[in-house]
Formats: sequence, C-alpha cells, structure tokens
Amino acid sequence: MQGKFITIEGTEGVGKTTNIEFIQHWLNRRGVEFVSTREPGGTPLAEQVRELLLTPREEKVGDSTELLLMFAGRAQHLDQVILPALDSGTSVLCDRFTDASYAYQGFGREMDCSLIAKLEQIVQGDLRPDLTLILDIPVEIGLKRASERSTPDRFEQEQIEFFDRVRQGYLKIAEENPERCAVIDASQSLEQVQISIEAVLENFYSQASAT
Ligand code: Z5A
Repeated sequence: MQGKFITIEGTEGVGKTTNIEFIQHWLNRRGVEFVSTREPGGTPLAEQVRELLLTPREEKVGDSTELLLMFAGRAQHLDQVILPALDSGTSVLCDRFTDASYAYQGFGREMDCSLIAKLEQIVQGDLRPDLTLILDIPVEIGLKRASERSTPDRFEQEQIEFFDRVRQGYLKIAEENPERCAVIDASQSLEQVQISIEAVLENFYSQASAT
C-alpha cells in the first residue's frame, strides 16, 4: 500500500512546529509508520539549500533564483526521502511543500503561478499531498508570536503586506482544493487547535481505511 503524504502549511508563527509534534504523537498512537521532514530541507544537500535561502544577506536574491532554489531542494528531497518512503508504504509528514511556493513566491512575491505549475509538473509529475493542513491566523498575531521566538530569517524580514498576500494565497489554495485541504483556525488556544487537527486526522484516516 502506498503511504499517505500529509503536509502542514501556514504563514509565520502560525504554530506548525508546535502542532507537528502533536501530529507525530497522534500518528504514533494510531500505529502509522511515518517519516517527518520539512521544506526547504529534508536531506543534507537540501538543508544546505535551505541555509542559502533563509540567511539574510546584502545581495538581493532574485525572485526566480529563490523559486528555482526551492524546487532544486524539493527535487532532491523527493528523490531521496519522500518518494522512497511513500513507495515503501511509509507515510510522510512534511512541514511545508509546494503550496508554500504558490503562497510565498506566487502570491507573496507576485510571480506568475503558471510558471510555478510548470516547475511543479517537472519536479513532481502528478504527485500531490493526500492531506494538507493549513493553519490560518491573522498575520499580526502570527508575526507577534514568531517575533517572541527567534531572530528573523530572510523571509521574516518582509513587510506585513507580503504576509497578507501569502495568507490570501493559502486561503485561495484551500478554496480550490477542498478535497485535500483543511483550514484550521490557529488563532484559537493551542488545545482547541489540536482538537480541530485531531478531528481532521480522524476523518482522513477513517476514510483512507474504508477505501
Ligand atoms: N518557503 C517558501 O518561500 N517557499 C517554499 O516553497 C517553501 C518555504 C517550502 C521557512 O519556513 C521559510 O521558507 C518560510 C517560507 C519559505 N518563511 N518564513 N519565515 P519554516 O517553515 O521553516 O519557517 P516558519 O514559517 O518561520 O515556521 P516556524 O519557524 O517553524 O514557525 P511555526 O512552526 O509556524 O510556529 P511555532 O514555532 O510552532 O510557534 C510560534 C510561537 O507561537 C511559539 O512560541 C509557540 O509556542 C506559539 N504558539 C503556537 N501555537 C499557539 C497557540 N495556538 N496559541 C498561542 N501560542 C501559540
């Protein structure tokens, strides 16, 4: 049986890291074999690409450069981690994937989404996540949470308008892909967010085991 491909997305400080731990515990309790990984990153080479992408620098990083680096890391990650796991029946839990390229590069940087779709087809073929959890939060709250946590990376130095476009991008992706996307209100208490996530996972796995 092919493993399930679950991705988790959202704007800054939305609580992905916090909730991924919760999902890992849930999958373990349920006896699901899985690997947990992230983008950009997920292999030694792709983690080096992540470093290149996130480190603040004086030289302006061109939008196309940023997009191509995202997909270069993704190609390596798919080849080394994601596809081998799925093919062997192991599920994959991934902190961000191609929806982030549409949201950040497409909507945030205002790049042509048809170009992203071409790269998606080249790098992934028809592979898409089976389930995508989009944690949604007003940008101001997310940025406040993120600022209390660590020094800002290159993306976190962007203006609020950029993150607003990213958020609208995620909501549009969810609207256009209702069969795989679940939007979770991440402005609720952590306990309430996790109750919502658990309900989505229960529903997803009960449907998956019925087919
Ligand atoms: N990027 C891109 O542009 N294109 C692409 O294709 C891909 C990525 C794949 C790195 O991602 C950057 O890459 C990202 C987009 C870009 N932009 N940035 N920055 P990342 O996922 O590694 O970085 P991140 O978005 O900053 O995620 P993060 O650091 O992992 O943050 P988070 O996981 O969303 O938040 P958290 O650390 O779990 O929570 C933040 C704080 O809020 C923390 O103190 C929690 O305790 C607190 N928290 C969490 N939930 C709650 C609730 N419910 N109530 C109260 N407090 C809470």
